[in-house]
Amino acid sequence: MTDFFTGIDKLEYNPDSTSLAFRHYNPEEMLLGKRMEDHLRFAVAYWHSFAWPGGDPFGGATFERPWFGETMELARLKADVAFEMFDILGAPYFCWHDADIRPEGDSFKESRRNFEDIIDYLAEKMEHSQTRLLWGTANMFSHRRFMSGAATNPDPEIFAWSAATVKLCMDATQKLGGENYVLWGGREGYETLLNTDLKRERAQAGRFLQMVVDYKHKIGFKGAILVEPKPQEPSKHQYDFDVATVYGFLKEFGLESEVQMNIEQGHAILAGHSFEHELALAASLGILGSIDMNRNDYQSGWDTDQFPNNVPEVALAYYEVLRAGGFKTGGTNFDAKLRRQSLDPLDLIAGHAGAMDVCARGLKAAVAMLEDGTLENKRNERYAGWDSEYGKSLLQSDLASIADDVESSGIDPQPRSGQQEVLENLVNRFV
Ligand code: XUL
Ligand code: CO
Repeated sequence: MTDFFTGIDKLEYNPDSTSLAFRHYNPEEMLLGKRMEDHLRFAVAYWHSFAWPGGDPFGGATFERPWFGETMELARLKADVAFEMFDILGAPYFCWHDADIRPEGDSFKESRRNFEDIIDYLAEKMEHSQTRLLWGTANMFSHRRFMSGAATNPDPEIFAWSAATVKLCMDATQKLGGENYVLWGGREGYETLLNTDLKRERAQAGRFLQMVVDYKHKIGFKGAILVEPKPQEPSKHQYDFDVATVYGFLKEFGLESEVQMNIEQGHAILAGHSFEHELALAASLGILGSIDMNRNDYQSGWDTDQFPNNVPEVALAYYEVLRAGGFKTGGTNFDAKLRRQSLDPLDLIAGHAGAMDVCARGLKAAVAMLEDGTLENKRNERYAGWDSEYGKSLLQSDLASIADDVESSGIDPQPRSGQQEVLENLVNRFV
């Protein structure tokens, strides 16, 4: 045991509690025939909670964690504290980048050794923990070698380094029983077209993703390969802008049945979408895999990665997840960090506990809306014409025949209310 969380006990479900406890997240509660924990599948993100030092563009580190530093001993201390936090929260999953968990070495080989040793250490810790790996990923955006991209880099040696890095991270994910492997294209984009061959860079990224999929099959990894869209930051123009853009990319490289999406709330907002739009679109394309749950500031226009705190928004997100049949290999990863003034160990626990409660409330509201059925019925009624013989036959017809029919049948279509306010009032009954 470390002394980092001294004085903080394992959180319990207690709806009447006025102190630190879950007032809504009850893992055992049954909803739609499934335990709440199995619906939500919460994961803690190693990078924000244990690796981020609290800097912003105007100031450096504000957190002074006892495990900060690039040694193996400190990496193991970090893992000890991480698993203590997973226990306090009862977190079913966690997620990592290679760079979050191991110190960088002086060569690829040394970094690999460090990484593999830490993976062994995590495997030991997982033997005595309820917490499993939701996904692993590679950090190919922080180190200066990646400043012009990873797979899309103008330098083929960086492509090679990146391929070797992803292979290593996929091996480790499989070793730890990870349920997904994520690729977020950190610096896969560009700052200025003046120095960028956009066609070549996208082709490199497509080939890279094909190699990832081939390797998944080669090693028999059973999890899902997920791409995480984001429109800007760090690059001004990111190739993985949003769900629609990534789907076009997957089609272009023949990967649409191999790769799914990890959709993040804040990234959806940055792309000018709502979270539920991105989820509904991915679901309709059959590529909704997992979610990075957080909250983006609506004023700053930047990726603020706050803990979710808006039940009505979260409810609409889980409504789309449930309509799509719920998570399979995916889950709810808190890609969320403390504000840089939140220095205390208690803040880390409170941030996650509150977020888990907000998600539980959102999920319960979404389940209630589905069980009530009015929202779905109203949507179905709106499109009922398309289920009629007339509606179905139209889609089998052609422009000229339809034109003839419009005149001979003398149809006289009348506008009908979209009832947005009625529907918003309906949703407000549940949230
Ligand atoms: C960055 C982001 C990443 C990915 C994993 O905005 O969301 O942390 O989730 O690389
Ligand atoms: Co993310």
